[in-house]
Amino acid sequence: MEPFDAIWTNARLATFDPAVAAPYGLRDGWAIAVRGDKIAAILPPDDEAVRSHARSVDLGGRWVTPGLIDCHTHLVWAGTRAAEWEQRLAGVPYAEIARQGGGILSTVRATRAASEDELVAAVLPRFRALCREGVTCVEVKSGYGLTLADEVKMLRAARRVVGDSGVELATTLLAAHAVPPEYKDRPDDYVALVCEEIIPAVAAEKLAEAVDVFCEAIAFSVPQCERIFTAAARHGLAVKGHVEQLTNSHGAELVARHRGWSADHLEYLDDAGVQALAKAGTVAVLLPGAYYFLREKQRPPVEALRAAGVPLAVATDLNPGTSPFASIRLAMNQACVLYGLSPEEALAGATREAAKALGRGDRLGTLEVGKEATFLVWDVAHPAEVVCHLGVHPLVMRVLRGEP
Ligand code: DI6
Ligand code: FE
Repeated sequence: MEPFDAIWTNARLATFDPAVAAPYGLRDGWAIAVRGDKIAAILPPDDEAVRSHARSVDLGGRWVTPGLIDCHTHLVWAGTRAAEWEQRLAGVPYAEIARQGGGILSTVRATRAASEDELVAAVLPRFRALCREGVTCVEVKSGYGLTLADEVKMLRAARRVVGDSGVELATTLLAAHAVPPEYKDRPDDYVALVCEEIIPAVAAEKLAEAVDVFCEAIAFSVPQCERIFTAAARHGLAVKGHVEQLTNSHGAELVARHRGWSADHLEYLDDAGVQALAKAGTVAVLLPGAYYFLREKQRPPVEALRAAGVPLAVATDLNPGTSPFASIRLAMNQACVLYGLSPEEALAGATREAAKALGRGDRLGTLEVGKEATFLVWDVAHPAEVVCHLGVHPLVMRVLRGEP
């Protein structure tokens, strides 16, 4: 009997294994041996098993990376905000549009009006675009429903969209994305609804694994977010936050205090925030797409985060307002051009570090023995091409949990 179910040989493995010192964790010419849905061995070219195994596939020296992970998306929405983008290009600030009832709330109106079937139909093309690029695990947030029924509708739609595609879904409850119009003058009552009704119901139905908040001057305060995090913990859900995107509200310190999976955006993060994330082991999720579309001038303190050893993930923030593009490759590209990451850091940010940002660091994100056998085969001459050469589709094959 063969020791493995399959061996994928003659590959240039960008393992992103931190124990491999070469750039990209390169194992040049090595093989991935799979048993069941796991990586059973990473073998050098001269290994006996590589030469004699019956079920081996020669990858012809192609580059192989772990599956890409988009760890921050608002994939599910109805309607469009293209006209609002026109306004913003003409000089109206995002926060001003939000105050006038546009922005997030305009998508809330459209999403509430859509049926679950209509949502699924609207979302499928965006999901397929992510898959075509090699996304094998995607996080999807609610946050455009802002009632129990509409948040649940969004989370169910996300499940149906991902369906049996083989892509892994991580769902996040973002009921604290905006104060809904019917609670306009009593935001604390809405926070109470989130804590006492929405979180318990969503947790009971296992519709989300984490709770996110928009901690911002135009959204929810630190004390309000803290109440939400406390309720999340009571119901066994992980926490993370949109923090320091438009102003420094010290949300990152709050996320760190609650041992959050990730603190996301971070343009206005200060040094105390950097240190808090480092100490807590919380991942910094960089979302350069929102920075780009908002024509933001302040960059997150990437050098300080790097120096402090904070893991840096990269994601699309795919949403109809501030980041309307379904391309993890463009997000990685922006992380390099706009934020100064190296292509290696950007790819690590959408694989190894993104896995950590979703609490999946032990199972996904690198090519290491014991991890899931989910990887991508690329027709590129150098891995930086995946990040640099946009508009072409060099992805040759996806292997999901051992299955091509
Ligand atoms: N920050 C963002 O960039 C998105 N949400 C958030 O909290 C924007 C979402 C939107 O404009 O619809
Ligand atoms: Fe977001």
